Amino acid sequence: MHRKRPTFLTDMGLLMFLAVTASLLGYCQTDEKVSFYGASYIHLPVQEAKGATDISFRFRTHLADAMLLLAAGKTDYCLIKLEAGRLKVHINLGAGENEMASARGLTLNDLSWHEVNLTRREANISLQIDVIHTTRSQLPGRFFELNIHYGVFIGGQGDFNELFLGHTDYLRGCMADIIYNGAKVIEYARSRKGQSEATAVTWGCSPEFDATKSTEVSFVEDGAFVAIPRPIPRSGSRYIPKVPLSAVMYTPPFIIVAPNGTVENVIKPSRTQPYQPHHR
Ligand SMILES: [Ca+2]
Repeated sequence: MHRKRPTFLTDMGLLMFLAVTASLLGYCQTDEKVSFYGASYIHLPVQEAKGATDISFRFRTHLADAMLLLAAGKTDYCLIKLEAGRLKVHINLGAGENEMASARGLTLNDLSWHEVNLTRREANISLQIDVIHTTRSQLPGRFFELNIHYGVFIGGQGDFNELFLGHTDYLRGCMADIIYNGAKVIEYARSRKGQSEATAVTWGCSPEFDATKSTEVSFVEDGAFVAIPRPIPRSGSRYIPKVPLSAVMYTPPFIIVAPNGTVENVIKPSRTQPYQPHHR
């Protein structure tokens, strides 16, 4: 005879299933990552005037100078960027710019993940890096609203161009868990919520940022190229870049650029035949 199981057991099972699902979903949501490639950005069209600012995110890059986040208004702004490997915050509530920086000697462009927490309550602002390094400052003025009209930009300034920004390089690297005043920026941008836009980014942190010397390279579209920075000459010998050409998958034409930037060779091989480098 079939014995009916007590209802509370099935309820318990259901509750446990829901709890596990919720925690898995929670894990996914707090692990949102996005990759930037040097011409990528996210824009969130925020308009607000707030006496408090809460910004947090994680990032990893090898660039010493790069824009991370900009909240832009007509006169007010909050710009967070890397300058010579240090994190700098330029903030203006309308009464002039205040600058804050991460501790000297703390190198942040080492491709490791670093966590940034910026908290402002009216004039009191605090910048925390990797949980343990905290810098505090007092902003000038009598009015403490950060007036934002043009929204929040991540990784690059997009079509926003104001003089106060000066020249800021776009980010090449990854960012994660970006929260601007309670808004989960990556989730917003991914779902195009609130007219947010994401340009030339990919979701997740791309493995290309962990490429090693032996990593193979794919040239995935017409006009794809490798730019090799000009090395500092130490001797009279000619520098020949060691690109693993036999391992390259390409879409022709394939262009080899010499260290001095001149086009060395243009090869139009067939798609199926791997390129055999010439012996010099
Ligand atoms: Ca203001």
